[in-house]
Amino acid sequence: MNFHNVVFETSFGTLKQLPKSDLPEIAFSGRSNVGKSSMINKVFNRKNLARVSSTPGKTVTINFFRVENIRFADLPGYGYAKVAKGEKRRWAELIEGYFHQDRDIALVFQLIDMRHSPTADDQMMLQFLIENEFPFIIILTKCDKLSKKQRQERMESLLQEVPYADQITMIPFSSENGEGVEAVKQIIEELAQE
Ligand SMILES: Nc1nc2c(ncn2[C@@H]2O[C@H](COP(=O)(O)OP(=O)(O)OP(=O)(O)O)[C@@H](O)[C@H]2O)c(=O)[nH]1
Ligand SMILES: [Mg+2]
Repeated sequence: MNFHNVVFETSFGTLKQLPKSDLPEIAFSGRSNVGKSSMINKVFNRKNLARVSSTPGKTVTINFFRVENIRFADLPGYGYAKVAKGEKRRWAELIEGYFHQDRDIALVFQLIDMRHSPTADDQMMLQFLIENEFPFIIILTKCDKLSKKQRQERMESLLQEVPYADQITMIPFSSENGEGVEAVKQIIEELAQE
């Protein structure tokens, strides 16, 4: 797969607008500010493919990208406290609708900030993915911000914090220094060949 051939397709803010699923999809899911858009930019080696912001809640639409025969979905982040109730409801409808539509979801990259324990919202999302049997991999973001020791400690804690941790692939990732990028690209390549 040539990652340079990525094209931005469209943005959708409501469920009704979502295009039909006619290609296998890989979704990027995680709380607001965890680094979804940064990860997409890093994986595709583009500065502004997905909009990155230090202000949480930047991505409020589902944004679709495509490379050859695979579609990528940058999902809006959850768990941002300062968002109005109506907006939260809209988020929940959009995400649940996305996952419950008859889509060909090949993989979900579930992003979790490596510095902290999964939040209550993260746990809910993990539960949702497990219960609905979506294939997913956990991406531990911002790993560049941890010392070697902190990192080891977090890894050990995650084994307790994440349900079925021993059966789930977890990849430390940094959009800052590129750690984990090759592993992620390899996973995507493998899916593209199926
Ligand atoms: N040090 C470090 N900072 C990161 C990393 N990834 C993202 N950030 C920073 O975290 C902030 C949020 O990044 P985004 O990529 O916009 O996060 P998002 O998950 O797309 O956020 P929403 O669109 O609000 O859901 C930005 O200030 C990024 O520069 C990383 O791997 N390391
Ligand atoms: Mg974003």
